[in-house]
Amino acid sequence: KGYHVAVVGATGAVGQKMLETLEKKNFPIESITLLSSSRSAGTKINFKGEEYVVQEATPESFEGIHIALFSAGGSVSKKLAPEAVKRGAVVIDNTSAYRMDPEVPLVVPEVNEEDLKKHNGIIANPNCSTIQMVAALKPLQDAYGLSRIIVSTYQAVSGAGTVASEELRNQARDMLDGKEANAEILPVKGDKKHFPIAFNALPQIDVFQENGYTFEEMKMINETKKIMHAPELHVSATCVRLPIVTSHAESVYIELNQDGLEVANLHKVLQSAEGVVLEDNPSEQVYPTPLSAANKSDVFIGRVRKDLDNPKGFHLWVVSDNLLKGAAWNSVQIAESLIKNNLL
Ligand code: 11C
Repeated sequence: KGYHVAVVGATGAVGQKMLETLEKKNFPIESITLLSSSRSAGTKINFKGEEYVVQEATPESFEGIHIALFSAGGSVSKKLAPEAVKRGAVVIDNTSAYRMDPEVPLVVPEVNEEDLKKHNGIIANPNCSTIQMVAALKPLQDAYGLSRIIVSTYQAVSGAGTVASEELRNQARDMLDGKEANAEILPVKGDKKHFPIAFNALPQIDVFQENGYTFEEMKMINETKKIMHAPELHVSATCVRLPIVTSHAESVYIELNQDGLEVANLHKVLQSAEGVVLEDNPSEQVYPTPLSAANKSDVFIGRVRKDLDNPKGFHLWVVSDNLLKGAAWNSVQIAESLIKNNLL
């Protein structure tokens, strides 16, 4: 009547949202197994009114599991996802471990659901800031063709985990009390220096690459091309962390392949697109914000404007809950799609 589901990383920010989403969307579950690293094993978690003890994830944990949702960091996925597949599970991996592997589909169901048919046991869930952007742009790509994307992000601290959200709260409290802010996590836990995020903006998400871009920026660039099946698409990204707890926002400049389009044309396409909600009425100050998008599954779009110089250019403001559509909800949607299309 249902599926045996494992959540790896059940105590983390995304793991918690995965459990909430499975419950809220009434996912057909026969049994749930909550797994984590040895550090968090033993934690008690409530799911559908019952208390579960989180167990340390080992290869044997996946015996009899149909669907394994991984969100415990890339090294855990690298080690245990193949073990889960060996035991017959289909893995939906929310880390960057397999995203660019040509054998692994990287899927946002509204955009490239058909790629699921090619899976070999592992399906990768894209980076949160990528997911909301491609969900917003795919309907426009289909309608008018797309040649360029330049995106600047305004990202929430929860993307860096519950410890980063805690760091923001503590720093804000300290600074309002006139004390010095203590920075130990952001911009990147393992990097050399740390800077306060409270009352600040940090133009670094993840570590710097040799080309001067951060890994988060390169994820947006490379993942977008793969998901949209558009290796020739020009994509550039600047990723910035802001003192927001939930929802990433993005200012997106696009160049379409058609001249003469008006905002109304884009509105019409976006209004009928799956998974996106248009909130765009400047005369009434209607536009999405991180707070208005938080705890919702959709991707919200506002501020659609024509570029003033390039007749093929448009600007959009795209906001979505980074832990829901950006992570947990997209993963559960992939699982739903696998069931619907008999791909388990
Ligand atoms: C952030 N986008 O906001 C990151 C979090 O590759 O899944 C997600 C990292 C990933 O920090």
